[in-house]
Formats: sequence, C-alpha cells, structure tokens
Amino acid sequence: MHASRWDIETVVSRGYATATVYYGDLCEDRAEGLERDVGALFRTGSSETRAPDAWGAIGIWAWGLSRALDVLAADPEIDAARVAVHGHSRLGKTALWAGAQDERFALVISNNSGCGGAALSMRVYGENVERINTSFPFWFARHFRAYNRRESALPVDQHQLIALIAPRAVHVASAEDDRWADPRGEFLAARHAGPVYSLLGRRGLGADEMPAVNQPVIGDGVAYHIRTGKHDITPYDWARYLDHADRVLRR
Ligand code: GTR
Repeated sequence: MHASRWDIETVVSRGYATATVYYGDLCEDRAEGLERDVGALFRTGSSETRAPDAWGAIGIWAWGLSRALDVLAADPEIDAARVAVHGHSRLGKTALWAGAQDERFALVISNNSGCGGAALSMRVYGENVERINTSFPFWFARHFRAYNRRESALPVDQHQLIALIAPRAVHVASAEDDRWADPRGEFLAARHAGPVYSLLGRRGLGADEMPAVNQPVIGDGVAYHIRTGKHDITPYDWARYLDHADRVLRR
C-alpha cells in the first residue's frame, strides 16, 4: 500500500545508497510497545506508570536510528560522514529528534512531521498538544502532557528543536492539503531556527516569507518546500531531498 512512498530507484540512480529500519521492531506503535523490545531492555515501564521524564516511542525510534547508523558506519562501503536521516510524519518527528541528538547525521529530513515535529506548537493550528497526547499517550514523555491546552506556557518550541541540528543541514517539507500538520507552522519553525545557524556561521533558510507551492527554498543549512497534495511522501519530495543532498553531501 505504501510502496509509492519509496523512490528507491531514483535514490540509487542519483548515486546514493539507502537503508531503512522498521520502527515497529524497535517499539510497536501502541502503548504496550513501551514494555517490550527496546523499552523492556531499558526498563521503561508502562505508558502510564513510567517516570514522567522517561522516553516514549519516538525517543525509542530515534535511538534505533542511531543504532542503525552504528551499523552503517562500520560498513566500509558507506561514508559515515555523509549520511542523511529521514522520516515521514510520526517518523519525521523521529528523524528530527534523532538528528538533534546524534551529530553524526549530516542531513536531517522531516517530511510532513507536524505536531511534535517541525510545526510550532504555540500556533495551536491543526493537531495540538492535548490532541496528540490523547491520541498517542505513549509517543512522548509523560511530562509533555503538562502543556495540554497550555501551549503558550511551553518553555521551548519546535524551531529550537530544529536549531539543535545546526550547523548541519536540515530539510523541512510540508504538503498544501496537510493542514493537520500546519504547513505554515512547519515553515516558521524552519525559518526561526535561522539565528542559531547564523551564530554558527551559516545563513539558515534565507527566506522570510513562506514560498509558493512547488517552489523549494534550499538555503545555507536549512531548506523548506511545500508541494501540492496531501499528507504523503512522493517522488517530488524525494527529488527535492536529493537536490539538497547533492549540495551538502557530495564532494
Ligand atoms: C496522525 C498524527 C500525526 C502524524 C500522522 C502520521 O494520526 O496525528 O501526528 O504523525 O498520524 O504519522 O501519519
């Protein structure tokens, strides 16, 4: 059903290797997952009784991406200094978190990641903090629930998550009809990571206004595009990521 989400032929024909790890092998995408597999290995506890600052499924998935990179880095055919981490939607949130924590990822790609990913929570547009913590109480630390209906009290927002990736490259992408993920909030977070890129000698996105659909902006460090269509990852998105990779990963 989701085969269209993988444009592997193009990735390979443009000179890149590709690898994937199934998130459900790390932590099943349901509350019980926290007590099994990687969650059990680290004695995470249950979704409702774990320590308030204990990780949730997204933390586990991101940890798994770093372990996958350990494996790739040990492969002499892979240049570990030129690896991108990417993910769509809940796994776009995961890619950002993996990229923020693990400085070995040279390019971080967030496809339609929305709430808890690239979208600014304080805009309270589309999916909000209460809604995501209610639908998916096991994705984030329990402490995050303290901001249900209290987004304005958050001490940080998602532009700061993106800024944690600086000065490494990051690419945020939205889809026009994916209102649930708040395309404008995703753009604004990418844009407002800029000061940290500047501090570290790069210019960031270099666009103050949201670009038109299908008009990607690939800045110095930060890139953003919004395409026509729905919540998905399409060959158009892959091509933009590869364009960005050609700029920052090729020698
Ligand atoms: C939705 C969720 C979003 C997004 C999406 C997905 O149900 O509300 O945050 O993660 O799933 O992963 O496709």
